[in-house]
Amino acid sequence: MLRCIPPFENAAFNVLMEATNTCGQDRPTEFCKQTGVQKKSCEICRYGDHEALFLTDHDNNDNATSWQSETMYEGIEYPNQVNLTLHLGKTFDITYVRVLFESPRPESWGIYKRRNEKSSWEPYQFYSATCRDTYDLPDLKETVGGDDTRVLCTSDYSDISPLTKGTVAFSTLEGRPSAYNFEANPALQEWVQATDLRITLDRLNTFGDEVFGDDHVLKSYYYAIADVAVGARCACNGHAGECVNSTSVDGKTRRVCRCEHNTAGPDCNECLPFYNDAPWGRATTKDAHECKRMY
Ligand SMILES: [Ca+2]
Repeated sequence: MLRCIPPFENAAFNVLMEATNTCGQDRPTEFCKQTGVQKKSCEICRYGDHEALFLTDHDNNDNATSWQSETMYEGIEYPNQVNLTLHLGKTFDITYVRVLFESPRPESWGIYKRRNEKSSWEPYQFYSATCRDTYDLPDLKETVGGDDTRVLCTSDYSDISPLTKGTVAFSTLEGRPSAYNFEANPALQEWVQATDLRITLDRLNTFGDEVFGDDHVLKSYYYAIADVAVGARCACNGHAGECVNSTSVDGKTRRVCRCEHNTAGPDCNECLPFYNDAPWGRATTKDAHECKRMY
């Protein structure tokens, strides 16, 4: 068999994200719904009402659960960030990151990734009505050939409208012309890989009325997200058709590739011992790059 690939999945599903801020966590706080009319309806957020686990749970369409931050009244606004971090536990090939907002979409936010759990966070994509001012990047939707892994910032999707249920989907290869020749492009193959993802919420969208400092207006500005989905495949370098749960010596359960082609390692990223007669290589549609026994 030549290249094998694990199935496509939502890698975020039921994986608990870490949130640096959640309403109701320390004490109940009031928030007011942005209805677009003068009179706002206000509610109390209590512990457990809008926890981080609601970012990646199973939602039924009529009554989606959501995570929610504290409000601008508590100081949630630039330059104070709110971070949401997802640890996938192993390398995945990321196709998209899709965020369904319950609040209006932010004015500025970003996605970061890590290649492995020890490496530093790298920018992945930014969404901002003020790309240049906030992220020092031009407002761009595409890269040019040869510049395949350039980090982009786009002002699309940064309107305050819709007030709820706005979606943003970051497709890792969209707008990157070399994606048509993905198999021959190691830079892009690395570009889609991540073990951890982080959403950084930087600036709230407002109608500009927060400048008057009215309590109910300040309490109507906050971040809320109903769902984070990560369309991805477990990354096995073409040497496994599935990933399985494995419990390591520290008692932690994590996903590992079920390696074939005499390969080994969590991502089938090396040859089995004594199978070094042919050098390790990523399997392609034309060549399995099987590791061969030394005699
Ligand atoms: Ca949810």
